[in-house]
Amino acid sequence: MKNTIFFLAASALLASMPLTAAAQEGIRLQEQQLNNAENTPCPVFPVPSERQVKWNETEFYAFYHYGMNTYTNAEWGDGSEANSKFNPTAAPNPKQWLEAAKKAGMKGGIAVVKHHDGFCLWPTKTTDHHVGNSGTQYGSTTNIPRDFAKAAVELDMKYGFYVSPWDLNSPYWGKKDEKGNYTDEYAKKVFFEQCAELAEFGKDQFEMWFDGATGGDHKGYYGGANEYRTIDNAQTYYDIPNLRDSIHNLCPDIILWGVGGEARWIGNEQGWAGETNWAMGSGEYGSETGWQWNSGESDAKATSKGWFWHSGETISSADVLFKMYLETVGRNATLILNIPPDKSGSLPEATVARMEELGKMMEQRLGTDLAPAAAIEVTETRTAGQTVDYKAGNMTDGNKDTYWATNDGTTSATITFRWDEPQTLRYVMLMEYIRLGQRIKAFTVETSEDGENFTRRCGSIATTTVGYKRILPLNGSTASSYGAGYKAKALRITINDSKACPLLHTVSIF
Ligand code: FUL
Repeated sequence: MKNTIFFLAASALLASMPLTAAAQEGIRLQEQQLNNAENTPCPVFPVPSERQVKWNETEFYAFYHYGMNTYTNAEWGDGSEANSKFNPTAAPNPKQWLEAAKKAGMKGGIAVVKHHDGFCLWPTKTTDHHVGNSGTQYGSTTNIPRDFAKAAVELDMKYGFYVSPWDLNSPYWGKKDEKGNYTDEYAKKVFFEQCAELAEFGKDQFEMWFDGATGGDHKGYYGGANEYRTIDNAQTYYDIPNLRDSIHNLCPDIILWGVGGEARWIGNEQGWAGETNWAMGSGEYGSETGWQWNSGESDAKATSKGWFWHSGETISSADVLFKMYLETVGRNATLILNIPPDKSGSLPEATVARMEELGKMMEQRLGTDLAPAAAIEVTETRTAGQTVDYKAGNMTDGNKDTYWATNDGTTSATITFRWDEPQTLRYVMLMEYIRLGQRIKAFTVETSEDGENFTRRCGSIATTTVGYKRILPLNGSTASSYGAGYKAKALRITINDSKACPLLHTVSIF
């Protein structure tokens, strides 16, 4: 009894006393162990949603600008185009579009089904301005979203649609009431309904593309009004939060791009992202301290003239397109590469041939991973949990859900890959386990011919962030990355700085 009273008194006294930092740390570690049997690293916020992770995994996909502009030789129509101008010379063939993309190594595609001129490539209930009313031989039975979704499923590719929020044909777009306030007719009667109709073409869509163009100095038809209209705030005008929730309910994996707020424009249309590129913030480089996950997508043209097909255009060489790939997908962005169908509703032969050539180049350069055959040494491996471990081999096991990690508090480490026989090396690819945030801030890559003396590689490329994926040409040149390569018995990656313990799920070496 005496003892118990003494114990209670002592405990009360202890509880009221301030704890030393070391004691506090001890309690924290104990709690961590009690509640964290797998020793899972703490996330570094912000982290992506599951659908954002899936979206990132699509990596490289095609963009198909096809529609009224294909027949009027325009890039932007004004909405006054007669339906009958949509006059394909053959039945449009989205399967052929996607087959070509697949040959290039792309994992999916996005079809423009309504551009700013408002002409819909499916028989929508929201307006009369659509294919079904074209009255042309192949136009009136065209239904791009239906055929595109069907082909994508058959080819096991991801798919989605570009539906322009700005609509130069609609009488409701940018319309104001007597008091000068914007009416909600367009958002409710037209745009929301169009998105909902498109969602019905397939629940497994991965992205809906909402362009940011919002009128201004481009005169529009607007149902005969023929005037300049604009809106002041796309988020409120299109009621984006509500739209996002509604479309997520219909298509659980879909990302609403751009105005939709779930993935960002990379900030240029030339096909490059910053060497340092955070998945937060905006533009080419993002922001290390951004509060929201908002990964970058780079939209770029493979052809010389415009987004839509124009007579006499040429297509970039496979080398130029491969450089674009390295500077986007290889820099923690996705690449949506535009290849426009022509007036026949199919891709020109030259495009198909170039996509095949690009695919072969990708396979030759990045198709054979030498990392799984190497012995790996790491300076530290995080203590395993009850059923999960964080060993170095997780980086080369082909499983994106297992990763190597260091212990809490360790923000630098080296990873060395060694081969018995010298290999010829040209590229290294790193992938962070982004479900727990983008963490790495600085690293270096070296190779060694004899396995002992190392030389720094990657030229003057900024080896800073990694993120979802980083691909580095060891010779430091994205333009001519496929040189003689470096003979090496070892390759060493040193992580110099990380927001918290680094987590890598894959390292590949080519
Ligand atoms: C832009 C649009 O205005 C272009 O016409 C094109 O669709 C491009 C991909 O996005 O903002």
